[in-house]
Amino acid sequence: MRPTYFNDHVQETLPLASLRRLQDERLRQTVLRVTTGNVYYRKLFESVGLDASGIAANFRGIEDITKLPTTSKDDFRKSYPLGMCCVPKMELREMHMSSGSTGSPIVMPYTVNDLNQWAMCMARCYRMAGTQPGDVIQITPTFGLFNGGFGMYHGARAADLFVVPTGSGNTERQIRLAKDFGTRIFGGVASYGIRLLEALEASGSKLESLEIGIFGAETFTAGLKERLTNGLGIEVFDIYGMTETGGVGTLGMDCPAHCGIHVWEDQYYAEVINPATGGNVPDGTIGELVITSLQREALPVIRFRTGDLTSIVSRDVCECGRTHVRIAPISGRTDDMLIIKGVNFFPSQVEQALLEIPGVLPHYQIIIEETDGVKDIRVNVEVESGVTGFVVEKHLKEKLGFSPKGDVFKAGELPRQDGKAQRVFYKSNDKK
Ligand code: DLL
Repeated sequence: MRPTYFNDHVQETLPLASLRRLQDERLRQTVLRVTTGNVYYRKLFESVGLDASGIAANFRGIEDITKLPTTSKDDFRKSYPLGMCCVPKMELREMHMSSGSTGSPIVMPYTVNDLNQWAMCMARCYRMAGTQPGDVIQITPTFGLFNGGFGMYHGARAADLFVVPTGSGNTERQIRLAKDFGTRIFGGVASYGIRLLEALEASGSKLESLEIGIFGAETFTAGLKERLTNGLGIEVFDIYGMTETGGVGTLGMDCPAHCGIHVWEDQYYAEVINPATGGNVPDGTIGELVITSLQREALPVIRFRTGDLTSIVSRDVCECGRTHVRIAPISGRTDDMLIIKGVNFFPSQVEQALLEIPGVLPHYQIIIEETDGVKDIRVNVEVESGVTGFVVEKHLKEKLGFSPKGDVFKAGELPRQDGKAQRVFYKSNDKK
């Protein structure tokens, strides 16, 4: 493997001891920033018994990190719109927002340096995937409040790519543009990759120039990745990030060795905790990812409980030369777990099981039906002709330990969403 790095490859391959020293220093600065620059944070520190004005003086760095309070989406919601912002509004240059299903939206403001930091993280991802200056990238997430479109754009500028900023939708036009401009890279949400693949299959055409897919934003099982890789005949990368850490790519991506997502550790410190107790879990054990940003200015996060489930895959130097920690692909969210008839499982397990069945297509719905307080599950899925409901049910029973009801549909019959795919639906059968 001949790895390609963005400008500052030194940072990506820092010896572990130097990386730790850098993290210590940056964490101390971040603690100072939030405790001196923001009332919400100051109160939060005080609420767990920390003297906000004194903490920075004695704070040693990473070894003291578990003394800090955790934060969550709730803190963003309570402080909407800019209550956690640590710089004067005059210094802000952009914001992004995620809506979520309940309460106030979550806002991330950016200073100029934050935008540059975001662009650098994204540019590192692009280079890690093997892109070169001048390569054509088609950016398919929405350009707007969602961070996907703009994040991919800022990074593409830093990495000197030629941007075709299509945004989402109109797959026929996407294909036409990709052919006309010789697109080498597609960036988007994982389910958009599937949409592209289906449109190409339906029209019987191929994108000769396409070599790299950078997909993320939703749980992305090995089965789905394999379908995209084989179907599109490209190398697929799993890109990670969220509004609260500054957007797409801030938390890294897998490298060409494809053995875990490299979290940009000079920018973010990652912990994995037991979501029930809050204590750190040993490497290799699945838990909730907790992130502390080390370089953000406007709104650094301190021990942010992401809700995403993963594990530390390795802290060793990777085949690609990078020293930054690797985490497993996100397997679900703490708030996604379903408990049906006493069995706990995540929607991603249903996806993985479904995609193991030959002829099953990557479009499905998990419908949780509740009757008089009792929950039941129905799994509807699109299949090629010849695959029966019986086959699907038998396989799910084998893999999940219970057999959901459900129907099989022909290709294209289940509804599609623009942006992230909705997989789980709730239905009450109670008569009012
Ligand atoms: O989804 C950022 C993004 C855009 C990532 C485009 C990749 C591509 P949010 O809308 O704030 O930001 O949603 C963040 O999406 O906490 C995860 O639950 C999920 N997520 C993001 N990337 C991945 C991934 C963007 N690679 C939330 N695998 C996160 C699984 C992901 N889940």
